[in-house]
Amino acid sequence: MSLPLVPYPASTTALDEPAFRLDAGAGVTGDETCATLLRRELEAVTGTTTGSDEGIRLAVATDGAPESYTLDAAAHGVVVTGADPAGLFYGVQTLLQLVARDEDGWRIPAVRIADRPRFAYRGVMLDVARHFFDVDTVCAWIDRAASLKANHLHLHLSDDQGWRIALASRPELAERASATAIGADEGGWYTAADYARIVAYAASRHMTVVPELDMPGHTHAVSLAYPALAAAPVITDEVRAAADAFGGGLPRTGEPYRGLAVGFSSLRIGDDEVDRFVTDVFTDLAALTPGPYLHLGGDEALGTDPARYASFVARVTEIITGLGKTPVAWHEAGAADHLAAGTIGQYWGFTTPVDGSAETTRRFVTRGGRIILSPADAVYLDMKPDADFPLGLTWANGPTSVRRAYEWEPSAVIEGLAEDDILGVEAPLWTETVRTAADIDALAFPRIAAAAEAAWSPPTDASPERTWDSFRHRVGAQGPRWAARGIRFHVSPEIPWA
Ligand code: TNX
Repeated sequence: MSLPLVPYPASTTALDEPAFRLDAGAGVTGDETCATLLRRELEAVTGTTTGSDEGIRLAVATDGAPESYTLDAAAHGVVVTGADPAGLFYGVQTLLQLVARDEDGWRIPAVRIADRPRFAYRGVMLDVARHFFDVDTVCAWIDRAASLKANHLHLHLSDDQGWRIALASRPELAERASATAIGADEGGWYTAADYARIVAYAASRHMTVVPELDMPGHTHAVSLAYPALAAAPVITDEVRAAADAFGGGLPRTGEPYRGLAVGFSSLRIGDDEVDRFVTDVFTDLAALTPGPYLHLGGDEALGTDPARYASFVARVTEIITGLGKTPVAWHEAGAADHLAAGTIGQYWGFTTPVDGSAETTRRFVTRGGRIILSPADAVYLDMKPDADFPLGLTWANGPTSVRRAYEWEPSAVIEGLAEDDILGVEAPLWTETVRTAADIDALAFPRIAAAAEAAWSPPTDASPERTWDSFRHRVGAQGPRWAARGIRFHVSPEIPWA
């Protein structure tokens, strides 16, 4: 069998030599940050403490592609060398997946690995607006994603159901627009200090936070703090149908919305007060965010006139660019004629695009931007894995099996994109049906591993390991390690679990 690694490395060579044995108190030396982390993880997995010899050596070199590493393991020792601190961190994640038990105890097989990511942007998203998650839960999500070599955490911080971050210029948002969530669940919000903790924890795992304030639609919560900024809800048949199917009633200006309909709310585009509001919230968000990206949403503005929508998203990208940040928007914003140059588009259509969404997405590239791929029928982690699963939605072509989450090729989604036009891949977890940390695990795992492989590993036709049959066995091998780390993954019948 292939090495039990996910995402699969760019290059692996099994060596015809005895394995490295961990039991004799092998020590970890070198780069102190990664060494501390590796010792802790090894002790958690093997249950034995590490020793003080030079068995495993960690180093950061000064050459090689960003985030790349090499790993050499043989009976006499293991050396992991990162081209930079992130590369070393990823080498350590790979090493942890290689640790296995045989009849003589814990060992690392003799291998030589040279690895580097395919895409610079490897993301996961957490929707903290439909349901709110505390800082510890977000940090646990960061650990999970980083162990699969993700390097961006997109936080969906506002939606119809709540505004989840305190901003100095607009304190009313946290005070009045954050108390509730979907159903009878409580809301919540992050203080600036909470957000700083998330940013710092993410950075310690080589992840950049990409905060999103969704607008002009998905803004009902704003009406709780600023009724004058919100247009009246547009109650369509779809909104009524969602209320009938899932409850929560119909949205009313100034009242919290607890349902899961979409597309009924809009800011009052063209109003100077709205322009001041948008400038204020992104100025505050930019000041709190060290990373290069601010996400402005722009999806499902179904209650908004198209011309006004176009002028609005163009204006917001100009505001964000003026703050020295790169705007990111859901792909619908590509329809606007005057987006700021370099705006990144996030595609959330299907793996086979319909309704002109590929064309709309290509427009970001025409204007000097790049594309993040989040095809909903493959990497939307909030879709049910099978029809009977208690959590999740099914709008993206029905349930998404692990196999379907795996069997797609990033370069084949939007025709006409060059490899370099694709910034990367992101797996979003929307939380309409997700209420607890255990729910997050159950929907995300194991399918998050498929998204991680699409983001990191070579293209599907470039390696014999990039096949469903190889992947399902390699994922199966992660089961015991995930369990040891407290990950409550879905024991999918598609996977031969170890
Ligand atoms: C579509 S994807 C949405 C979200 C929902 C999600 C549920 C996107 C940009 N918008 O508002 O939460 O479907 O799967």
